[in-house]
Amino acid sequence: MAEARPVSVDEATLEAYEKAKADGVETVFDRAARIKPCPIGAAGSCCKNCGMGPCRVPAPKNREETPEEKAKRTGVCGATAETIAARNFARMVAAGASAHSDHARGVALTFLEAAKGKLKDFTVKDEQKLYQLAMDLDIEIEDKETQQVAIEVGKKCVAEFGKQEGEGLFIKRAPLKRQEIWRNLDIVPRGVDREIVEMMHRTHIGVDQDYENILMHAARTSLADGWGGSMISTELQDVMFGTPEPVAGKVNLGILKKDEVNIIIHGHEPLLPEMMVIASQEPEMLKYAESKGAKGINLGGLCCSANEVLMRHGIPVAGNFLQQELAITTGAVELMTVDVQCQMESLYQVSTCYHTKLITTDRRAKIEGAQHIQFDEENGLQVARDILKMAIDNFAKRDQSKVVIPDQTQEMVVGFSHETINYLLGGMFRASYRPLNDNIINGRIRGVAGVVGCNNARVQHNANFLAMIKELIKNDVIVLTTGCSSMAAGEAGLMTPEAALEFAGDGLRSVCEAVGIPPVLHMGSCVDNSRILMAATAMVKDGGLGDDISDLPAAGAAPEWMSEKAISIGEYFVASGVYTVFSATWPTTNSKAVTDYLFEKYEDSLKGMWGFEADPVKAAQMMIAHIDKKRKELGIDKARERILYDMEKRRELDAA
Ligand code: NFS
Repeated sequence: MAEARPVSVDEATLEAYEKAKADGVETVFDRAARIKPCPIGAAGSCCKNCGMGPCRVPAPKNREETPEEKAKRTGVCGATAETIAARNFARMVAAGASAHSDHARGVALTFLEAAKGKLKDFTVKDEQKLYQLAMDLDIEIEDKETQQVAIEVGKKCVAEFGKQEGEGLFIKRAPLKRQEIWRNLDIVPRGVDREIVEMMHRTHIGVDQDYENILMHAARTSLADGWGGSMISTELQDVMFGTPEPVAGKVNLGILKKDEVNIIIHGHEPLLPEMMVIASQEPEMLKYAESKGAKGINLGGLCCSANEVLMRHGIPVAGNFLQQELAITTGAVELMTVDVQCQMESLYQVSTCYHTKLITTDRRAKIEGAQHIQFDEENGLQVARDILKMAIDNFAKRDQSKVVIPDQTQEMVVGFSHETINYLLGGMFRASYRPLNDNIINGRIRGVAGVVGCNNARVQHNANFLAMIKELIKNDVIVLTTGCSSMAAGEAGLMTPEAALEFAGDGLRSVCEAVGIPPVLHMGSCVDNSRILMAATAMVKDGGLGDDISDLPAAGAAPEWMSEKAISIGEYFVASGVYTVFSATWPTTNSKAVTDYLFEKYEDSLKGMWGFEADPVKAAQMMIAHIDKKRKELGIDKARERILYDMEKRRELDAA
């Protein structure tokens, strides 16, 4: 048998994986090797939406089918492969949108209570952003007190979720042309709750049986996420905890410390993590840790909780989705908290092989076996202190002979919120996207790519991210990242200004050098993909690059996606006019009509469309080809040719 490929391209991950195996611990990599995906389900044509099924519709023939053959390809109720694939896809959008938006709801409810002065540990940190937000929400500021403005903002945001009629309030932030496209298609989202319920209704047996109709509502549902739920959570989190600014950080399993109490915060909502950051820096806590023989308290993050506290406080990141079990198998983690989303159920089993305590903190997400400590906003800081104490008390139980921490960590510069990009490029007093637009127009920057999303155990860990991102920056495409993509880029050293020298094309490198930024910009967690929407809109509004997001030389990608949230994100990028390419796997392949609709026909109406390509370098080239097409349509392709010609000329001269 051929030697299996290593499970990751990251050294620290490989080292920790070897240790897990030596310790007899089963991880996601082992399960992925053992469990094969169901081929019919993976292709999107297994319908289990009623009690007559599940109906598995076979793959179509590789030729024109006879009517009899076609007729056989239905479920018991008569649903066609098209309807089934569209339903499954649309339900993924609904589930992903609900995950982001239920997170957002928690944040909005907390924000409102805090604004009313009922939560002593939560305050308004970024007043400027609060006022900006208030204006966007049509709240009259006049001479109101900050607290009053915050209460009104909180109320309006909370009301957005269940809005039955009318347009979501953040829709107005989009370019006018984009709003018009949505209105003409009748897909301007109302409240995200309504769109998701309607999606679940339409995909129930016997309801919407027109795949185009289903997929249009999928677009609307996703917009209620990107320009609704996700945007609300990013905005309110920034107001409460501060808008990210550039800060140095570290990433990879090597951030764990042999002589300190290691606590990992994993999950997505930043409420408890923010409290943990404060508590971990309190002198009494440090003293308590010392009294138990530890040299200090070391907080580290996993998944999007990590991104939140990294972006705002420079808290180090232990890893991305596929590294979560491995953090525990180092034997050095006293305690891990999880709240909601992307936390593997296997964590508990893994934790029992070491001294690690696994603590669930959200009533919506418990794990059998794990201890539950409910996070309570009214007592936020105290809950954090209690958890920290548990971790410190557990330090003595650590078996140092079982501890092996891979010594890789990587430095990175993060914190590129949409506002920061504005300041960095335009300066404090003239904040604007003008310099970015100018550099795109003059061709130094060829285009912009959002590379986001998860790891997927069916793909070599981080491999697709790195291949795709390197191909893009080599070709002068600046890359914006969020979620687990950011950690992949960070672990490979792509988030330092120096990375531009090594990996970027001449044009992009010259811009990165002039501004002092990395060629890959970390914009935050997955709900912060809304920052990318805002950045794209700011580029349109600054002028010179068309009048809609779909005119920009830009593309999106999730080369290692796996979660339903990634499908919702991809769908709202597409519905906002972005060409979005996924790798790893594609969930509608058993229906050519549905796949064609998503990959081609969407472009006619939404001006954005999906793409799929398993090879990440080829996928990057598809994105670059799209960027070049847009440059041509804008009439700025010549500028770039001139620049390239100039460089070639210069080299010729140098050689002479
Ligand atoms: Ni996004 Fe963040 Fe990671 Fe994927 Fe999960 S952590 S919300 S879903 S796995 S990128």
